[in-house]
Amino acid sequence: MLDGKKSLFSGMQATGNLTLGNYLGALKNWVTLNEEYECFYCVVDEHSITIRQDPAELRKRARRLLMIYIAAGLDPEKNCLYYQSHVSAHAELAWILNCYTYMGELSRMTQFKDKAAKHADNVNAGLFTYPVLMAADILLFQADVVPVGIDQKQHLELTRNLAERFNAIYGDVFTIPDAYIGKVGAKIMSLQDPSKKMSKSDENPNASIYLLDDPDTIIRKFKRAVTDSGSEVVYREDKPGIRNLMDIYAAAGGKTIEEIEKEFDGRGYGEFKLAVGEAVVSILKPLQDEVARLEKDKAYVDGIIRANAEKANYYANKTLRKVQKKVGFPERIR
Ligand code: ATP
Ligand code: LTN
Repeated sequence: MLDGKKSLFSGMQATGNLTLGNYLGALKNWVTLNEEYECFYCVVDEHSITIRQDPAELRKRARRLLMIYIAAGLDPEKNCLYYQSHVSAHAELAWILNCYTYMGELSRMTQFKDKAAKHADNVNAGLFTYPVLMAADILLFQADVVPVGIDQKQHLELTRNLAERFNAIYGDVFTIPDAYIGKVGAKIMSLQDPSKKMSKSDENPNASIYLLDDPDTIIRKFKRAVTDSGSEVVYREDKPGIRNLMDIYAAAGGKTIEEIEKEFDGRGYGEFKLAVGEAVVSILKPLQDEVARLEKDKAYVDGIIRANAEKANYYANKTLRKVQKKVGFPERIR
């Protein structure tokens, strides 16, 4: 809760190019939430450097991500869109929470295990404590809900545990957040291997649809998507490839699985893949046009960045000061 209104926080990393998985699993579901919640959407650039980044590229991607937030329909007057690195309270609260987090808890995090295996030459302490920074993000804004894809559920549980642990010692400091996982599109799988999630860090560009892919590329990638034996468009356990395409079609076009099965009864994979491609093009095209427009309007975007960082700092510092007092740091003398 913030100033009597329910609060919501989510974030995305500015690494790689955003995929359709990020859009359908997260971004798309965020747009209407500001009616009910005070919303904060962060570009988590501090999380990004747990994997080595090219500085110029990181800066460019972070700005593009912020523009994608706006282009996807998040009104920057009603949603606080900002960079994590512009609000130093994130790192400060993360430090404090680090001192309330156990090594054992962090070693159980599956994202850490996956990323450590993938970047064996750079298993840095930041990668290990990544979930603590994420907990700080959420708890700073007293978030009631955190909309994420299902892969982030474990991090959310850790966040709740840390908040409860802290509150048990110091009283009611943090709101205990709930994960909010969308029903459709919560886990979009790779187009080349439907047993893996679609990921922006996948080396095979055909495995993912990137939000800024042009229409021909999108259609081509869907045509090449790995499907299963047989030819019927049905949602079955032994058809993970088709199931994934049906999930995408359902999320992109607002149809139910039953409606899709009926629509493609007797029509085969080829026609279905083309329809999925077209549905995705038609949702991404307006977003791409808007990003192109924002790229040209530097002053407008800069204004948003400035105003929203100020707002985020205000709320974040409020929580941070409370926490600092609770743990026994000396008061600031004005
Ligand atoms: P990477 O795969 O490089 O670790 P990512 O694609 O998972 O990155 P994040 O920035 O970690 O991207 O995630 C942003 C948001 O998108 C999170 O809420 C996450 O749960 C969601 N998300 C990511 N991939 C998918 C997917 N395949 N399906 C649904 N949601 C997803
Ligand atoms: N860890 C998340 C990104 C992230 C996040 C957050 C999501 C960082 N901080 C706070 C929700 C709330 C990820 O890898 N997708």
